Amino acid sequence: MTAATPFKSGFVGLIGRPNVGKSTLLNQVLGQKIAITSNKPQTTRNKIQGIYSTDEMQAIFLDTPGIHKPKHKLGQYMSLSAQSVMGDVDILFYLVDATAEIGGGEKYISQQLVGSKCPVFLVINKIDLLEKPQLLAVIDKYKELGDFAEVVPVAAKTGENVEVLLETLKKYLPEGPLYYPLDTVTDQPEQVIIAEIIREKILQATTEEIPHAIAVNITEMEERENGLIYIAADIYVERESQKGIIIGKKGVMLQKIGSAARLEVEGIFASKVFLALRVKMKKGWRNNDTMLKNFGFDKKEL
Ligand SMILES: Nc1nc2c(ncn2[C@@H]2O[C@H](COP(=O)(O)OP(=O)(O)OP(=O)(O)O)[C@@H](O)[C@H]2O)c(=O)[nH]1
Ligand SMILES: [Mg+2]
Repeated sequence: MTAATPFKSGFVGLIGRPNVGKSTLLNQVLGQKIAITSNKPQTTRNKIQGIYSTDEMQAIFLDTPGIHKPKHKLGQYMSLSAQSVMGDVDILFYLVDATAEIGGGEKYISQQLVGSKCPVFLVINKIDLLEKPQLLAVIDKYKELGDFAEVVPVAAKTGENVEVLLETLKKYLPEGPLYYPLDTVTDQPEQVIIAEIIREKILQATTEEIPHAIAVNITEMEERENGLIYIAADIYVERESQKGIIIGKKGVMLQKIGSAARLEVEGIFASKVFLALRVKMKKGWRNNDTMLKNFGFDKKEL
């Protein structure tokens, strides 16, 4: 680094409707999976910090839950959590889905961004799904949503144009310190990452109301003989009938979820893992303040 190229750093909020690809973009930028993703809306439930560092800059990305009209207290928490980063970052990336029509959700979010104190990038994602000639029309359509510092089309899934997005970001980041050591990638504790991996496998294996009715809590984690890591987790559902679906006939569904999660966790720890899953019922937990707090969704901490 020379005196002519000062170190740049800052906080970047990733916001947008559910399912537009915020978490996929975060993982692509970091080159590793720290946020779970799925084709179901409302996958992310909490702010997740991912730190991108080079020898010239450090960008601390905050992935957030998709902003939507909440139907229960968990949804209220999620939307609030997303909106809380809006006034609290150096730059906002407002992600939209290039293949979607502009509806009330986009209009609501873009209104919230009017008068934003920080620059807002409109990041048009999923361009891999467009025919090339469609792109200009899509950009024009989305530009009408507001006044953006930059408009950058990307494909988070394939990485197309993500380098350009990062180069552009660097121009906007203020001069600043290294906030975290160069090798820090996320603020999420191991137990949260494991619980999220289990939840992702449930999201992928189930449909309809099940994905949203689930919470996962790690109750035990210890290293045992021969380096084996023993992990016990409780999976919470909201109704008795959902318990049966998660467990499946002869326990087949739970086994499938368990072995997919175990494989991924083994990859992280580079050692053998024993994963013990239990399914429990907590009636209506998504509308219960105490339970929400126990599961880590505390409005006071936003
Ligand atoms: N084809 C394509 N699919 C993408 C792209 N980016 C994300 N997706 C898919 O879109 C779906 C949603 O991605 P997520 O990253 O979970 O979306 P999100 O915005 O974090 O969603 P919430 O956490 O629910 O708010 C997943 O199935 C992704 O694989 C992309 O660039 N191209
Ligand atoms: Mg997400």
